[in-house]
Formats: sequence, structure tokens, C-alpha cells
Amino acid sequence: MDTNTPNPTADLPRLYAEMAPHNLFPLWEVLHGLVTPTPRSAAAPVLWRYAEARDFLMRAGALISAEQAERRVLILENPQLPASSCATPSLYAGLQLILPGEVAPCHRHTQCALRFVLEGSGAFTALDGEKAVMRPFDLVLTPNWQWHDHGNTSDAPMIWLDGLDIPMVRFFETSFAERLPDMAHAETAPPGDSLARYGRNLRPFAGSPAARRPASLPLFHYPFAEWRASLSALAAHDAPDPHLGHALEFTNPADGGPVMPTIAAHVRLLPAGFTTRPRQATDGTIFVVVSGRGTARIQGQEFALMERDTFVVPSWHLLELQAESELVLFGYSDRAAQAKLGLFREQAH
Ligand code: 1HN
Repeated sequence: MDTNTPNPTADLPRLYAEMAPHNLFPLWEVLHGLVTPTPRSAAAPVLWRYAEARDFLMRAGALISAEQAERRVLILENPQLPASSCATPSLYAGLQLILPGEVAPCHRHTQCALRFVLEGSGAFTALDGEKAVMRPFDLVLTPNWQWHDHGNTSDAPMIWLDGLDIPMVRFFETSFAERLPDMAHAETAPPGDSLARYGRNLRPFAGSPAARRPASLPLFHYPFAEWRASLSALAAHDAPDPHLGHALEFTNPADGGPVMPTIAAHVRLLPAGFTTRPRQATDGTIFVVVSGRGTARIQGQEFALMERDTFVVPSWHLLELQAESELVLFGYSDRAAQAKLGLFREQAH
């Protein structure tokens, strides 16, 4: 046999083996996995029962203080993304506990965070020294690089869901963080100040000295009482959207866009007995059950939904929601980032 005749079956593997130590690899072996016709999420659909997670969190509460831990949080980690601290490839979720009398010390970081309150009333998150006093199902933002500390001056435990863009900041390798030497930021404004100035379709009169938050993101507290009333008003008069039910997005009053540069958040209400048509979207979403009971079918896999459960719908997975009783959900996703990058797509069926 002519030893100069190419023999791909034997020679290609040899070529690969010889190239590999030089950090060179053949694209043609991997191209179809890199550029897929539709998204193939690495994440799994998954649900965390609130009652189960709460028990573990309370056990942690007896063993480590909020101050010692800096933040006493159980990470909701996607089982298909082990050791990643991710709920989806782009988003983090955790359950934070702060016991009566505790403080979580002041720090800031380039990650954006939101809090969605699940239990307790009267603890606060302070943003740059302004407290938002939190009640169940309030949404509170801590946008990137703003000082924030938490304290529980109530007489009951407070638990909330933390949603952060940690995986995105890790991907871009842009994490910076620092601690304030003091546990808490000095008070800079009375509680509720930003809500009064920016939260009611008002803003400080042009040129007045009353503007005090960063102009690009002035509002950081979206109380349950307000968003729930809006959803009820919609539900009283509109027919539900076949794919979403009644849905409202939280907006940044400065520009009408999503609440933070990377994260979008919304709420939806499904009337009792209503089932949505299947819908898929590229923004893998983390949902919290605010009230009611029902079922989420995620790419055919069924999850029974109970109050305060958290569940993940990965990118491009078909979602059908079924409301047994009136079902209210909160959801957050990386849609804000995807839209800016021209990547967001959705498909209704
Ligand atoms: C953080 O700052 C908080 O401020 C909670 O409550 C969870 C997870 C990773 C990084 C920063 C908070 C966090 C976090």
C-alpha cells in the first residue's frame, strides 16, 4: 500500500491527538453542537418546595448568624448545573433568612440583585442609606454598585428570594465588590422617599433639588399592594392573554425599560380554571408562586404549584400553566440583557 495515500479514518484522529497539546482543535467535529438551530438549554426544569427549603434555612439560622455569614442564603442550584451556584446558566436564585434583631452588613458589588419577599414583614433593605420597609411579595432592587444592607427590626423571621445576575457577571469577568467599614450605611433619606418621589408617575420638578437617586434608575421598591391592585384591575375587565394570562412587567420609570440593565421582572395572574396555550421564549425564567394552586407543564414535565414555591423554566422550553384556583406568579429573567444584545425571541403556539 502507498503510505502517502491519505487515510482519513486513521490519520484524522492522529492529527487531532497531535494538535491537542498545541491547543488546536477541529471545528468540524463540534460545529453542530456550537451553532444549534434552536436553543438547547443546559438547565433542567426544577421546582423547590417552599416548606422544605424553609426548614433547612431555619436550621441554618440556628447555626450561623447573618453577620457571620455576611448573607445567610441557601442557593437554589439547578441540578443540571452542579457546583455552578446557578439556577439558569445566566441567573442566580437564593433564599435569604434574616432573624429578628439581625443585620446583614453593608456592601456593594457589580452584580445586580432583586429581592422578592416571601415571609415576614417589617425588615428593611437600605439602598445607599434609604430604607425600603418590606412586606410579603414586595419587589426590592439593589442595582449594581449601590450600597446595600438589610436589617430585621420586626419580631419575626424574614425570608426573601434573592435574584442576581451573578453568572452573567462571571461570564464577562467583571466582578468587583467591597464592604463598608460600618455595618450599616448612614441614613440618607427617610424610608419610602424614592417611592414618594418616583413611584407614582411623578418625579422631582425639573431643576429642583429634590432629585436624589441615580437619574437612570431612581426607583427600587415595588410594593405588593400596588402591583397586585393593578393586576386585579386588569383581571376585572380584560380577557386573559391566551399565552400569558394577565401580565404586567415592572418598569424603570426613567426609561420605561426593564427594572435593571440585565434583569427583567414581571407578574401574571391566571383566573381559576384557566390554562395557557404553550409558549416558549429564549429567556430562561425563575418563577415564584405568590398565591393559588395549579400546574406548570414545562416541556411536558408537570410540576404541582403551591404558594411560595420557586421553579425554573429553561430557555426555549414550552410552558403551559394551569390555574386550579386564581394563580399569581412573579417571574424574573435575563430578558433585559438578551433584548439589548438582539437575542430575545419568543414563540406562541
Ligand atoms: C448579595 O449581596 C445578597 O445583598 C444576597 O442580600 C445574595 C449572593 C451573591 C452575591 C451577593 C444581599 C448574594 C449577594
